[in-house]
Amino acid sequence: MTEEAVRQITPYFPRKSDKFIQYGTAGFRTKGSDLPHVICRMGLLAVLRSKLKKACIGVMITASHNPEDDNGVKLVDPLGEMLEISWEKLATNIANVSDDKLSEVLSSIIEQEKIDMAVPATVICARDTRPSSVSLSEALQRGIQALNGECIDFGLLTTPQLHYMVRCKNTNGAYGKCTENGYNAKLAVSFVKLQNPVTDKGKYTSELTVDCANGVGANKVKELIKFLGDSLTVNVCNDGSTGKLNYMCGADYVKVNQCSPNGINLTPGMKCASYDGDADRIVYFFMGADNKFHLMDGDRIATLVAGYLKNLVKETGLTLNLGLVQTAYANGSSTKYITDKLQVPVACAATGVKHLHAMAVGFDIGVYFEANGHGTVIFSDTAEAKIREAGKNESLTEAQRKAAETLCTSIDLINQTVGDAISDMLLVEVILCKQGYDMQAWFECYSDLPNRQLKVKVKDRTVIKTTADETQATSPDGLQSAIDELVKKYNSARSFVRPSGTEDIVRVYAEADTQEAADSLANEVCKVVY
Ligand code: NG1
Ligand code: ZN
Repeated sequence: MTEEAVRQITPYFPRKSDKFIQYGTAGFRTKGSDLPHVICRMGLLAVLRSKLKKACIGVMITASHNPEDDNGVKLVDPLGEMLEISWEKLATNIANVSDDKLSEVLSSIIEQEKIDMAVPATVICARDTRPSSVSLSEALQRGIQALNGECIDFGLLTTPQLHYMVRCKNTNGAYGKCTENGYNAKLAVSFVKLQNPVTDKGKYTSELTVDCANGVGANKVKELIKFLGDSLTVNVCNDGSTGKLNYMCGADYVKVNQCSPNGINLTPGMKCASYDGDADRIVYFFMGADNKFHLMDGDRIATLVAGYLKNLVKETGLTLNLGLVQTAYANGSSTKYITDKLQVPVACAATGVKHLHAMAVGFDIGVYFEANGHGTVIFSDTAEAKIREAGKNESLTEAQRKAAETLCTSIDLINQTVGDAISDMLLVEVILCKQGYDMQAWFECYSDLPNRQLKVKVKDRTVIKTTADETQATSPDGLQSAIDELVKKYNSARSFVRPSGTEDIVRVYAEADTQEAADSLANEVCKVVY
């Protein structure tokens, strides 16, 4: 069977170069032109995974915030989670093996994983708006068909919508309807339900300008707002009709450059947000009373969400352990605020949502966010059951029951499968409204430590190894001590380096008491990385 499948695909999708490619932070990422055989082979692997799990598997074609010529692919497990880490190795093996050995590797996976090839397989796929995504999606479908898998092609979707579809499909509708309208309706109904009862909205305004990175999020949010009535006005910018994907816009650009994107003329009083190219990340920004640009990144969103949920849990009277997971990129001030002021425990995971997600599962309610705006909240099954039960429990006080009902509706608003720019945006709006916050009030919760993130191109980035939380370099020898020496020269300073899992570069991060100091430290650290 594997021989026949390989015969069907290799003439059309041969492995043209022997350049090694690795399943990284979020799947395979490289130039779109280098990917046809990799993506076709991921179709084969998705079929095997589907047979093994006896469930539908998802495949998303996107390179997120990376330039338009890049592309990528990642697999999604049955409950909408990222592919199990042990299978990343299998994916890497399949992507790199020569055409003539492909069948052998497939057979060995079937044998080793004891996959019953008689089990039917279903794969849900979707793509972002990159020009190369269309032909790559065809390559994927050819791979799926070659092993007799059924393919459900959703065409254009945001990454989190694809994750949502996979979960819906495998839970027989319990999570929601497996259609785009199902997704929109689920989010919109919960949003309106949470928003309507709030009478005193304080400084909150229900108008928002969104930079969609010229990506797939633009048309998707336009669809969603049709369901919102007048509860939220969203002005969609950078919708792809003229600009280039992720070019001078989008969440990554805004976060890294700490400035407003092209396409938005930022003036005081405006509330703005940026999605990335596949709409799984969001950051907010505004111009403050000081006429300066202020970024409200993933750390700010995480603190807002953790504070909101902590209060609600307290009001229900339930005992649930709520925690927040960050990465080394989290601003030191946010960690301090969460720990000291909100009194929520914080854990530090390696970069990449799969690591944060895995750690967040350890809490009853796990909030996780990367500083770049990628994050969500997950509720354990028992926590969710307790909350839903409390919402109906007549023996509780009305205030307790109401808090539990609000929590239930918040759960429905949250895309628990993965970070979701659209769902996170609606959640932030709900919280800002409830708190009566405008952007300035949200901003004043705490002051960020000035920071700088830089990229360094090196000959071989894999030489750099770090501890599990990525805050210390363990190799090459002498690198960490050189960084430590530099850090000592500055006040309230911190710096770390790590090889990127999505680009051929090393990332340098520095934080200090002034912007000049953070810039200078980052530049100095760049010089010791080579
Ligand atoms: P790498 O390239 O491994 O740093 C980047 C982001 C991650 C994550 C992935 C996937 C930073 C510092 N890193 O990973 O947070 O979002 O891309 O898109 O922003
Ligand atoms: Zn993304």
